[in-house]
Formats: sequence, C-alpha cells, structure tokens
Amino acid sequence: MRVALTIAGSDPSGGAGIQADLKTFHQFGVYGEAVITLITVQNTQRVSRVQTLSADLVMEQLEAVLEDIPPDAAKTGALGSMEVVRCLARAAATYEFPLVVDPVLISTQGRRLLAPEAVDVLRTELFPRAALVTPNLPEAELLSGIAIRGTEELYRAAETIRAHGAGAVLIKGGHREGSATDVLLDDEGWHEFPAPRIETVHTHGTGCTYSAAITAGLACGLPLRDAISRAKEFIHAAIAAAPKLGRGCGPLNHHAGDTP
Ligand code: PXL
Repeated sequence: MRVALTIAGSDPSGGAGIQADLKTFHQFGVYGEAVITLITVQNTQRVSRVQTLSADLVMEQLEAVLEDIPPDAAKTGALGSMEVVRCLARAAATYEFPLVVDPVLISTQGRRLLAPEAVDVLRTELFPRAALVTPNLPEAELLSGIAIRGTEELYRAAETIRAHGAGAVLIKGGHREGSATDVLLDDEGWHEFPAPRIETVHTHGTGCTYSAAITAGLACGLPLRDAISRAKEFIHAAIAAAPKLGRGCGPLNHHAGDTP
C-alpha cells in the first residue's frame, strides 16, 4: 500500500487541514499519516484561536513516523512558526520522497496560520526542497511581491516563486475572474489546467484537499502533470457535490468523484 504524509494544522470542523488531507488520501486508496503543527479552534463561520505546537514536538512526531512508516510522498499545510519551517526545511534536505508545499499563510476568515517572519524562511529554505508549491492567487501575490491583475502578472509571479528553487509552481485559479484555470510552471514549461467555476460559498478546505489529492497521486507514482490532472477532476467533483454543512463556508464532499 502506498503511503502519504501530511504535516499541517488541525481543523476540528473537518473541512480543512489534516482532517481534509487524511480523508483525501483515503479516497485515493493511499494510507495517510499526519504530523500536527498547530491546532485551530474553528467552525464553518470563524477561526477563533490558533495554537502552534513547538518545533521540537513537531519534529519528534515527524521522526517517529519517518523511521517506521516512511511515506511515498508528503505535503505541508499550515506550519505556524518560523522555527517549524526552518527545522522542516533542514530535515527535508535528506528526504527522497516528493514534497508538496501548500504555502498556507492566512485562513479564509483572515487568521494568520504562518507567522509573518516565517514567510521569508518558507521561500528561501523550504521552497528549494519542494517538488511542487501550490499558492492560491493572494498567496502568489504575497510570495512574489507582484500584484496579479491579469495573465501576464500571473506568469511572472509563477516564475518569481519558482526561482527560489521549487521543482514546480501551480498557481490555483479559484480566486481568478472567470474560469478557475490553474497555471503550472515545471521543468517542461507552462501548462494550464482549466475548470469551469462553480458559484458556491462551500469551498472550505479546497486548497488543502487539492494539494492532498496531488500528493496522493505522487505517492502512487504518477508523473506530476498526471497527478495534478486527476486531482483537479477530483476537486471539481468535490466542490460540485458539497454537502452544504454548517452555517458558513462549508466543506467539500471528499467522497465525490471516480477515485480509484
Ligand atoms: O485552507 C487553509 C487552512 C489550512 N489549515 C488549517 C486551516 C485552514 C483554513 O482555515 O484551518 C488548519
């Protein structure tokens, strides 16, 4: 059985973070492991508290897992502190499995999930270890320093982010005007992953779920572009079939779609 690992925060409402990642791994027939970096207090309406765990507690979880059930691929989500980013980047230098870095900075409700001083460490120390970095539009703007008004700036932002040493960059289209087309820059060049937009507020945890689905594909040995294509179909089906739970921005249906 293939194994995927998530290193991310907890969302007790089950829509985002490690909960979303584990459901997604399971949906792809991949055994899921989870190292917790922070605990949020949240529901579909608000994030009321974020408690980061110490870097040594995060690293101890990671070491315990890696020495016993090493994954075939891993992803990172919310990392919380600069210390965690730095320790993880150091450790990742020795990893032979692919690492997907979802650069989670701020929750949809506006809560910081990464300390401001950690952003530069993320870029300069963790991105060089990543097979893929998956920013959404606001994250791509923050990480590249480029205000993205159109396709031209989007492409320049991807180049700027990849220049930090990531294998590939996928800027997600969920926050774009018009269609939700994602743009990939990898060592073969540019590729677009188109999808029609679904008008809904039930998109809580979309970024987590998408990067987890890509990670599951990589854990199964799929080439990067195939892993993204399959994940894109999955995320579209999961949004289309959202169960409309909660009073706010509700979760996706992680059980949707024709996954293996
Ligand atoms: O979707 C970003 C995200 C990641 N991880 C955790 C979260 C959120 C958004 O709320 O709570 C734990």
